[in-house]
Amino acid sequence: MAKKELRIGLVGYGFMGRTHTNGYKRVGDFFGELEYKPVLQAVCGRTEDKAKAFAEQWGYASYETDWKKLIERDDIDAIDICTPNDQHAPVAIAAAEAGKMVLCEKPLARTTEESQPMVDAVEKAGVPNTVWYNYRRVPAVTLAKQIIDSGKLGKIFHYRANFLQDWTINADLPQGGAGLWRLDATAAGSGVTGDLLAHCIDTALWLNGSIKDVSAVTETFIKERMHNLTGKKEKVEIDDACTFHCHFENGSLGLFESTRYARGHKALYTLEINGEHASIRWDLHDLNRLEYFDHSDESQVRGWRTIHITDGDHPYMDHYWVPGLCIGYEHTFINQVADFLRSLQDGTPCPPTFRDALETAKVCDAVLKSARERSWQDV
Ligand code: SOE
Repeated sequence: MAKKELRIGLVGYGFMGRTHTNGYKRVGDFFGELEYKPVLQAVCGRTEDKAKAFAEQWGYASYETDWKKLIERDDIDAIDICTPNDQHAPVAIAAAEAGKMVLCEKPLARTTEESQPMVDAVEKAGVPNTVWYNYRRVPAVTLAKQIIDSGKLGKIFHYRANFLQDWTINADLPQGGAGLWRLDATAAGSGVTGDLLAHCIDTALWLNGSIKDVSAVTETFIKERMHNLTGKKEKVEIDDACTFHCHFENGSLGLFESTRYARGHKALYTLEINGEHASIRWDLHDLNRLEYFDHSDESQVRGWRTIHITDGDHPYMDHYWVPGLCIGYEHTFINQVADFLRSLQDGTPCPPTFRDALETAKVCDAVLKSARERSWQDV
C-alpha cells in the first residue's frame, strides 16, 4: 500500500536538527507497518551555505533561509522547530496559524508566559503537536512507566532525579551564538533548569504525576563571560546549577539536581523511584538497563536486579534487533517519530503535547522563582 506522506520543514540545523532528521530517515526502516512516511522536504536556517550543506548532507529536497517562507509553502505539512529557545514561540504560533502540524524541541519556550500562546495556537488551529522530550522513549523508561502503572511499586514515597554535565567549567568559554546559545539567557531563557531539569521534570510528571510545590536553590558559578554576539564580557544570567525539592500530588517527595559543573559527568541523567513494595532505578549512561528491587521476592534471593531491556516484549524493542542487542540515544528520536506517525493514523494526541509541556514550563518557572525569592512556590 502506498504510504501517506508527511512533508517535513525543519527549522534549525544544529545538534537537534540532526537527531530529529535521523529519526525521520530511519523510522520507515524499523517501523514499516506505519501508514505515514516522513519526507525531508526542506530545511531552514539563516546562513545560506550552512542550510544548503545540511540539505545536501542529510537529504532534504530544498532549503530556505527565512522560516516565514518555509511556513508559507504549501508543500510542507509539519514544521519541526530545532532553533534556540527564543525562536520556538514565534515559529510555532505562525506554523499553527498556517494550519501546519508542529513538532517542537524541548523546552516548549523560555517561560510559561511564552509557552501559553503556543498551546492556545495549536489548540485553536486543531493541529497535531508534540514536544521532543525524547527520554520518555528510552525503552527502559517506558518500561518503568508500565511497571509503575501496573501498581507493582505500591504507594510512591520518593522520586529522585539528577542531570549532571561538566562542559561549562572553563571560565574562558564564551556565551551566545551558534553552539553556545545555551549559556545566553536571552536565547535560552534559563540555564540547567530549562535545558536539563526540564527533561527530569517531564519524565517525573509522566511517571509520578503532578508536582504541587517546590523549593529551589540555584547558583551561577562563573559570573561574567565573553559574549560572542557583542564581543564584550557580559554578566552571565543563566543558572549553572539548580537543586530543588518538591511535593508531588500523590504525597511523595521529589529531589532534583542539575549542574554543568559536575567534573567527569557528561550527560548523567539518573532517576530513582522508591515505592512501598518495590523500587526502580535508571541511568542514561547505561540506558538499556533498568534496575528493579521487589520486596516480595523470596528473602534469600531478594536484591536489586538488573533487567537488560532488549527483549522483544520490552517497549519498542520488537522493532529493532534480536534479544541481547542494544539500541542507543538516537533510537529515542526514531521512537518519537514512530509514535507521532501512529498518532496521526489513529487520530490521537502524541504526548507530551504542547499542553503537557506547559506543565513542565510551570514547574521550571516555580523553581526559578523559588530560588530567586528564597521561598516555597506553588506550581
Ligand atoms: C545540553 O548539553 C543537552 O544537549 C540538552 O540540550 C539536551 O536536551 C540533552 O538531552 C543533552 O544535553
